[in-house]
Amino acid sequence: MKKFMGAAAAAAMLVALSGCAGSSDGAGGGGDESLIVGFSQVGAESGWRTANTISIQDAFEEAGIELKFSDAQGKQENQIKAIRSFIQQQVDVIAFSPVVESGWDTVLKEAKDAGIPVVLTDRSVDSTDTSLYESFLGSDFIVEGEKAGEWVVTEFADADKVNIVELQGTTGAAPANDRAEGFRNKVTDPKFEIIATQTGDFTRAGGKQVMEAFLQANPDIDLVYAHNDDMGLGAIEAIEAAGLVPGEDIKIVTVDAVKDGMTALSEGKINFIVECSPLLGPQLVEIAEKVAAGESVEKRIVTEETTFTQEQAIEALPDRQY
Ligand code: GYE
Repeated sequence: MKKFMGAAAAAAMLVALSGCAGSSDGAGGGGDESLIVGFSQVGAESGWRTANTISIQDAFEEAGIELKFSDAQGKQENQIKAIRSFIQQQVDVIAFSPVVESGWDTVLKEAKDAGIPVVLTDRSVDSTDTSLYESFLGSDFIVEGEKAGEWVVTEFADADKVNIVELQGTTGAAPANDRAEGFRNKVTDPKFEIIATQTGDFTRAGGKQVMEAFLQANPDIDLVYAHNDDMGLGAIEAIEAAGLVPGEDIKIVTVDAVKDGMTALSEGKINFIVECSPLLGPQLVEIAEKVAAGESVEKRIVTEETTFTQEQAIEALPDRQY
């Protein structure tokens, strides 16, 4: 029995080895086992981010690719340091989710000069030289803002005047810039007024704090547009503390559709959520493998997403992965 297993294992190993050699197309490329990918994450500011980190770590582990994971704690300077350290360590691919859009040209040039391909995930950069990165995988944040705006236009079709407050994401971040822009593309009727807008930094505590100030300064708020679920959840706490009913006295629309947000939506505390999927890991692995092998990849890969009403949230919640 032992002998048989030994032979079988040896045969399996041979198959694995020859399969490995056979699949290593391209100049000098080995199997995935030899690949090393450096990834610089934004931080851990939201439920979305936590789900995104897990998706990426799990996907690379499953693929047997070494992932050097670095948490920037919300600071661009930490990301720049991490990218420089990945360059020094001569990783095969660098991937990162840029905290803010601007200020990346220098470090991206350093990676390019070192011959290391860069993949952007989740958030984009505003570099005009798009040869500085191979691909950008993530959502279309303008479309997300537009979906939120479209819902508002329908929901308040019969209203004469709608006072809106906006909880913005991290200042200078692509999803904050684009979700603000997309929303404004749709709420063009003068009856819609954005009476206050401020960043809550994509966090629950930030959303709560800013909403408290909004409530104190404005007695007549009809709608909160929060750039993510976490800030919307913080706003709910502030609204309830002020003796008002979230979802009724003040309507709330958010972006992300993480479990906590979907729960609040199913309870009627949030009224509408635009989905933004954090499950980018498997696609990122595919892109990393291709660029490491010198294969061409799509410059822009847009994540597929939907929207949720209360009824849809109740239906979707039991199977929600994040
Ligand atoms: O919506 C928010 C997170 O970049 C799409 O960042 C991401 C955003 C997400 O903190 O919750």
